[in-house]
Amino acid sequence: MSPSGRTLPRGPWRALVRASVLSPPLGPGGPDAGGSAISLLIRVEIGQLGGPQAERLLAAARLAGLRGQSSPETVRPLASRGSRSSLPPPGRPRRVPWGSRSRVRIEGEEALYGRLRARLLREGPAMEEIADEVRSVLRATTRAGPRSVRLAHGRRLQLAGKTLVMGVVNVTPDSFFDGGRYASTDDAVRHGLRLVEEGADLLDIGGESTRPGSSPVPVREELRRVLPVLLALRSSSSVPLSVDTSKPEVARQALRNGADLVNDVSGLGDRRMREVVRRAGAAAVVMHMRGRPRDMQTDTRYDDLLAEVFAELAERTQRAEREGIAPDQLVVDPGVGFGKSFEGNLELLRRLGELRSLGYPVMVGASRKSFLGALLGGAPPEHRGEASVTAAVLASLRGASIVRVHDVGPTVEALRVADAFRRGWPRGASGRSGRRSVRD
Ligand code: HH2
Repeated sequence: MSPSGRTLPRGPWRALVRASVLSPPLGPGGPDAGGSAISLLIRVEIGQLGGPQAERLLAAARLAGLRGQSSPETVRPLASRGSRSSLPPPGRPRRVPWGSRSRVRIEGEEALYGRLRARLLREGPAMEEIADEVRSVLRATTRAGPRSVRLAHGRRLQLAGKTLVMGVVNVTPDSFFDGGRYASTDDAVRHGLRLVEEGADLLDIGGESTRPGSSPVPVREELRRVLPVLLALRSSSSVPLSVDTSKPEVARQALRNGADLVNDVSGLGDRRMREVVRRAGAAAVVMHMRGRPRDMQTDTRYDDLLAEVFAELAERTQRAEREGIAPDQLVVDPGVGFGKSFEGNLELLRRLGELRSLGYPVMVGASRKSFLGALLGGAPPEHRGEASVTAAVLASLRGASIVRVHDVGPTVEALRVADAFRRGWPRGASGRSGRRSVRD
């Protein structure tokens, strides 16, 4: 069961429910974290419903005062399942044929969802299940969300209050942006300490590039790169340290030598990795990637990107929980740039809030990535600094709790503005009254 109390859908159809808050902007602590009285406009998407259920749900939603519609593009008549169905001919009434599947989209003020629930509960077990699913997803999406993450060594990472910044320390010769700059232990440690001074809330130490087309490095080589840096940073700073690896043995040794969490771009796909995380009581970032770095950009087409990323992360996290990893040890990440197209990366950022429905803190790493270069007319990684800061701010406003970045100083400053914009000026940030003259 996930932190939001969700279980896998039980019905003959799957009600995969995602919710997003359309306004006001989300924050890491959820839309109500600032304590002000706000009304939320929420969109709920329910996927893969059979025609009759979709019709009943839509009717109930409209009676409750919500706006509702079903998506004809997802309708696949049973006879042609497996192939893409075409849109209904223009002018035809948009009725969902029996036996087909449909996605229902509902939109409206938060309070109206209570009315919808009451109506659905009167409709029998199938609708009851949807009502429960909608309620738990709304809770996960609109409430303050998890307030902390459990780290190894009995520590916790506090999430409430601000967007956290994870500074990248790449001890590699070939990373796509900073490869070779911090390949020696001394340079990497100096860089890590500088990021802490600039305000990093945690550091992510990696010994293997995962850029598109890259090949894995042997375990011994990855350990040779990562461990000395980890040990030196551990002895000189108390900042939480993450190891960016997909290899269980590297994770195990890193956790034994002071790492607090594992950032696994392969999404805890390896059973041994889940075992290492469970035994250490460490946190794990579960990232979505299609394929492996070597081939992940060869096919970046999805039927429905958000739905696939969502379903995959739901399955990975639920499997981790079944094997004994606690919900508060998990963080999810949609994997910007990992098997995604230019448009796909933008869509992931734009619809990030929907991942909050999973009930875990959301992390995003858009820093210096190629879709930003494409937006700037082909700018190389070294000229994507401002765009990266902007992406971090947007991710924060869409509900990211943690942003993984190369440029810690400017991102920390920008996020102070974003966090304040969303939540009001934090008390004590500018003297006792919390107010200051606009000219000082
Ligand atoms: N991106 C990179 C590496 N690790 N981990 C998570 N959770 N999310 C990300 O988006 C992510 C990540 C790629 O960035 P970088 O480490 O700078 O590049 P390289 O893999 O070439 O070392």
